[in-house]
Amino acid sequence: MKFVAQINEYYIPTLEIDNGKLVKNPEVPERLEEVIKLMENKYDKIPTKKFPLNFLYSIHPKWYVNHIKKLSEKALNNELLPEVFLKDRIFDSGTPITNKTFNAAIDAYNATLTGANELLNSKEYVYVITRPPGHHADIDMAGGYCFFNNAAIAAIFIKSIINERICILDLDFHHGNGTQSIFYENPEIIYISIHGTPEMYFPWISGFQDETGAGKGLGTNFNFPLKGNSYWNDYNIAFEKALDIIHKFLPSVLIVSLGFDTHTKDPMGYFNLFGEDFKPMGNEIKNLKIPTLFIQEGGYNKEANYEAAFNFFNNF
Ligand code: OKP
Ligand code: ZN
Repeated sequence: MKFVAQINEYYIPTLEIDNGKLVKNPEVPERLEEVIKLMENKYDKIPTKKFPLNFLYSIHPKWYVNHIKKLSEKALNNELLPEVFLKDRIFDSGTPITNKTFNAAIDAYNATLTGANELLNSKEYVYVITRPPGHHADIDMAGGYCFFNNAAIAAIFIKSIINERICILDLDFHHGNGTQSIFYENPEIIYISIHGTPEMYFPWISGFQDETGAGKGLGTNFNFPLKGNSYWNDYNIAFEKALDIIHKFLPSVLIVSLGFDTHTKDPMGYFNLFGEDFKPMGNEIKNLKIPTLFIQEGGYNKEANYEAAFNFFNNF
């Protein structure tokens, strides 16, 4: 296994609005520092390379990319906090824009493609530790701390080269509404997610079990919403079903949207998974013997993230 580490220390959002109150924004570089140290002690780090923007434009329209750039420029001296639903093409009030947002999202794009490219060369396992995360970003809409959809961009990049089936397994506590939406009608890129039920948790708007895809992609989108406070025994039932689906579709590449906010100590997620529970999760993914690209999504408690990563990658 190899890894890419690109957490963009220069990008530090400070605020978000949660339930009408201004609170501290948890999507900060510090959250991933221990995970990087762990990886540095075990595996080879690949430096981030630069890629042309055409793969970014294959998911996000140019006007949207320029819009995020413009918003970043506008935030020169003060963080922009969207206070109105959908204003400025941001769907929530938890996604501020700083003057560094655009650069950080582009650096995450380059890190993601560095990892995807390495995966195509090694056909093994690659872990991209980056931020801002991506799975809430739709083609032309930001939200949930996400601006460009890293996992979707990786999928399209890999597909453009190997033209074979790809599965995306989203293990973040929150449903990846952006990734689901991008591939909803695509039968070749299968989306599977296990998450806190949208009846109770962000992003509220999607992640229900009856969302199964549309058009040619009907039957290629799978949601496993779980109740808050679920333990490993509940989680594992959904996880086994997800693995069965992956077996059935036999993808050439697996992309894992890896969020550690399912850990019981996470402040933004509401499951009761403990460090040890991440061990079978990682092991079973390894047992699939499919080249896998892991892309960082959430995980907001430094120690919980370390524990989850330590156990998850124990056998890699
Ligand atoms: C991003 B990722 C909003 C408060 C809740 C949203 C959580 C985003 C999670 N006002 N913030 O999936 O870990
Ligand atoms: Zn999350």
